[in-house]
Amino acid sequence: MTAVRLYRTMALIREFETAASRLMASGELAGFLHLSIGQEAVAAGVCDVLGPADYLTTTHRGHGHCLAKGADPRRMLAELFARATGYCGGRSGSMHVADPALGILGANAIVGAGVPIALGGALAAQVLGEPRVAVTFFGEGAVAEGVIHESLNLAALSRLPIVFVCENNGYAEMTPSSTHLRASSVTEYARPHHIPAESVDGNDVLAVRDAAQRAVDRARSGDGPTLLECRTYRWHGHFEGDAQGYRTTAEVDLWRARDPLTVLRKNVDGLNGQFDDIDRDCADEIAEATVWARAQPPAALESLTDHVYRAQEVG
Ligand SMILES: Cc1ncc(C[n+]2csc(CCOP(=O)(O)OP(=O)(O)O)c2C)c(N)n1
Ligand SMILES: [Mg+2]
Repeated sequence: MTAVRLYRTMALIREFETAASRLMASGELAGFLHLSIGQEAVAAGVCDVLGPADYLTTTHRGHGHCLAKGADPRRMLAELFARATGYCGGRSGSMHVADPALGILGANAIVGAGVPIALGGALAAQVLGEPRVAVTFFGEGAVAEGVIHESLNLAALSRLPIVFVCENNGYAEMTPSSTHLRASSVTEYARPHHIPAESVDGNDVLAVRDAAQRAVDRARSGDGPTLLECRTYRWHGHFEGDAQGYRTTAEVDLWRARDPLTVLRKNVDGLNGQFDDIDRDCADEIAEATVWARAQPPAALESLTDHVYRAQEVG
């Protein structure tokens, strides 16, 4: 059942990131950690209408998108722990998880940089006549990057099978969107490219799913790209450890009251018992995954230069 499946995906992301937050606070994880707690409905709603062969790219805040596309929480956690059995052999950490077998062409720490990679996936699918769709997630902080507009232009010109999903959470690091974008909605940037666009409540997973379904159907049937803006909010700081002096707790509380998991509970009848069971199952799954990941071997030092391209030595 759709609502149950969507709730499970959101609950799994919530548990995964809550665990990651604790592990970071206790000093077990290295590097930076950007959490999407509060934004789970976007990942769950969009990925629910994708198939395993479809492509996805994401950002520095991409755990939820990877999990919703089918990534194994155990290998995701192993990657965060820098273990050899992580998705990238412990080399990527949180921000560069990739798995071509799942169509995940990569998370990306460079703002906007995942977008042209998905565009390439969509172009390849079109040229090869494959029925794949590419979805690229980016934040509203990426909208002023030139590459976004070049990608929109190319996608429109070639009617590429791609969905541009902007997760508008109101902030780029510490900067509110009203101070770096004139448009009141990111959908306005689709208009000059003649790309259909929709703005949806990004905390309502059913609304996100419906809009994503329309966009993916359009892409799959050869009608080209769509831009989807999902308005949402991150509960945690930009990164774990962010002092958050740029916003008030009252503002955060307003959005916490619009928790996407609670919104779904309110929008469907008679499923609270099942949802409670899912909460427990996901907590157990992530607790088990954490124990497994922690016990995995670290990447071997001798493997440090594996996968590094070097010019061949000339004799
Ligand atoms: C090209 C580039 N410029 C700047 C940065 C530093 N940076 C990292 S995240 C971020 C803000 C991104 O905001 P947004 O796209 O809205 O995503 P969110 O963090 O809100 O999910 C910035 C400016 C970067 N990583 N790459
Ligand atoms: Mg943002």
